[in-house]
Amino acid sequence: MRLYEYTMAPNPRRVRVFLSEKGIQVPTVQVDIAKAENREPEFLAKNPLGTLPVLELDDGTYLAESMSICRYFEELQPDPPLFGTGARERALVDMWHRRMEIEVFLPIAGCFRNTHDFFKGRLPQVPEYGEVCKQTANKRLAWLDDVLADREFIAGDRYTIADITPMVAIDFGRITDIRIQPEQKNLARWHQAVSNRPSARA
Ligand SMILES: N[C@@H](CCC(=O)N[C@@H](CS)C(=O)NCC(=O)O)C(=O)O
Repeated sequence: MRLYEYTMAPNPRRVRVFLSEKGIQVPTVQVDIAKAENREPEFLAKNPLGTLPVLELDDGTYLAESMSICRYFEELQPDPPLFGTGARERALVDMWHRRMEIEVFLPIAGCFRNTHDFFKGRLPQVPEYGEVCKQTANKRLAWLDDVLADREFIAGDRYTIADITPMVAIDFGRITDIRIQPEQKNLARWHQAVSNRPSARA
């Protein structure tokens, strides 16, 4: 088994944080997006979409979606549960996690993809759309501040995958100057708590 990833990129980080929370170690292979190694035939044979991370299983299967990789390890090692336990909690974690991906992660990634020099000449960019993404992301951070007024973590009183995705997204947002605002005290408190966990350094 091995994990193809790129240290600088947010999606691979989601998997690294998850694995760290589980205490699971997987050999990794760096695929340098900046050098377009993810667009070379050798990597495209593993994942024709050219995206990272990719988990290669011992039987030759490739899992090429961050959350599919995380769910695979959740099945193999349920403790600590990061997708919830029981029907109610699993549904809530799923609901909040989908919201974190769609409402928080995607606008932040959209801003980066459409405005940052990193993708200039590599992907078609629409800077105006990037600015719309930034405005959306900032509105969502204000919303998250409200969400966190009555709970310790995003999906309730337990740290879950629904905390990993927004932490990684918000940290990545700094590159495009998307930041927690001084008045967003609940969000800042939560961000400090999740960042203090050893897994945040993964
Ligand atoms: N839905 C995929 C998204 C993966 C993705 O977009 N990865 C980015 C890095 S964060 C990537 O590989 N980008 C390289 C490119 O698009 O050329 C997942 O969750 O794994």
